[in-house]
Formats: sequence, C-alpha cells, structure tokens
Amino acid sequence: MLMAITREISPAIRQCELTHLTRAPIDLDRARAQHADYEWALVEAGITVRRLPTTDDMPDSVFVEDIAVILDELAVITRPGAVSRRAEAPAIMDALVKTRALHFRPMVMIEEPGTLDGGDVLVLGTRVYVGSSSRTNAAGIDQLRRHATRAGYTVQALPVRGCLHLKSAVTAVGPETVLLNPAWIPEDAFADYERIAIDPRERHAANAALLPDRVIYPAAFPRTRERLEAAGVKIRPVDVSELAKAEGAVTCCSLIFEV
Ligand code: CIR
Repeated sequence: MLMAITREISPAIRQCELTHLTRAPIDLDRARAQHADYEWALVEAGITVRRLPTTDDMPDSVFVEDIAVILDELAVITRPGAVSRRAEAPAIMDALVKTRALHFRPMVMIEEPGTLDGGDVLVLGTRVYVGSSSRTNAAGIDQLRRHATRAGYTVQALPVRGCLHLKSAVTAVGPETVLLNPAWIPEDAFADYERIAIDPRERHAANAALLPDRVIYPAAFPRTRERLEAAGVKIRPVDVSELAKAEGAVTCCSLIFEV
C-alpha cells in the first residue's frame, strides 16, 4: 500500500525561506484550498494520505519532502540546509513511526556538519542523484552516499545552478523518463534515460510528482504539459500558484512510500 505524508500549511508561510524569488503576498485560504486539491490528487491515485498538523513557528513545514528521503530499504532523516527548517524533523520522524514506515526500514540521520534537503535527491530505480546546492553540502552528500550505497544504490552528485534544488531542474515522469530544464542541469547526466525538455518559456516547469499511473503537474505550465502528453504521460493538473510563491512545487508537498 502506498502512503503519503503531507503537512498543513503554517500561517507563518508568509515568512518562508526564499532564495531565487522575491516575496509576493500569499493568500492563505487559497493556498490551503490548492493544497487540499493536491492531497485529493494523491487520494485519487489510490494513495493513503496522512496530513500532519503544524505550528506558526515553522513557515516552510508544508514542504515535507525536504525532511526525509525514504527508500524501500531505509529512511534518511535530513538536516536541512536552512536553519529555520531544522525544527520540522521531529514530527516527520514521529509520523514515520506511526505510519509503520519504519517497520521494515531502518532510520538513519544526516548529522552535523552535513546538510541535505530532500528536494536535492532524485531516486531513479537503484540510482540516487543528489544535488550539490545552496542547501546540500559535501558532507551531507557523503553521508547519503554511505547509507544508500550500503542499501544497494549507486549515488551520483550533480551541481545545482540557477535554481533551489536538483528537483527544481529534473524529475521523473516515468520509470525510464525524466523531465528536465537544460538551462539548469546538463542533459548528458541523464543520457541513459528518455528525456523531455521543458518549454524554455516555463522556467519552473521541470518539477512533476510521479505516482504509479499518473503525474501531478502544475497547471501553470501548459506548453510543457503538451510535451508531456505528446509523450504519453497522464497528467493530473493542480493549481499550486500560492505555494509557488514560497518557492515550492509539487514533489515537495509529500513524502510517498510503500507500507
Ligand atoms: C524553502 O526555501 O526551503 C522553501 N521556501 C521551499 C522548499 C521547496 N522544497 C522543495 O522543492 N523540495
């Protein structure tokens, strides 16, 4: 059974971390409605959703993806690069216990001086790609490499330039297919995969959330959506315009794992 952890939007989201965007007013009610529709898209795909509560001192806590990397064999609790986000981890660990995610998976932690954001980790089969970014440092990458290698994965680090996370630049849209922004990630790093490039007029269009039979995809990128559909990708569109103002996209709002 597939399970997703999500987390409600903090009223403090207006004070969220921003790296490449300028602050724009966020309509909290609208953001919550959009987030609820995103969760509904997970439910429609047969995924059981567990939404965690939050508090008003965790502006970015809706972006649960950054706090853990859940492989079939182990769960890695990250140490986020933004200090303001480190308080988000205990509730996620608690939820992993309660959802039985840790029943057959050991849990390991990224430790100081390592930093790692889950948004920098792209898992394609037994390959793990990890972005070296403003959030994820060399020590964090080394620790992830050690843990994932032991579990049978190969780990490749890639530089992240021009965007926040590796998954701002490239995500999976099928078992052997990636969607990428060639301006932010060298295409040849993914030469072994089918590649779909975003429409260059839609810079933030490379983040798609792959579910077993469909892809959750932002309504804001119709031109890239056409390219995906032409390649046979089934799209469930979501309007995430308010979360986009917080520099979030669609992978970042859930942690999906098998229980
Ligand atoms: C941050 O800067 O940490 C948040 N405002 C956005 C995080 C988005 N996370 C993601 O795409 N994995």
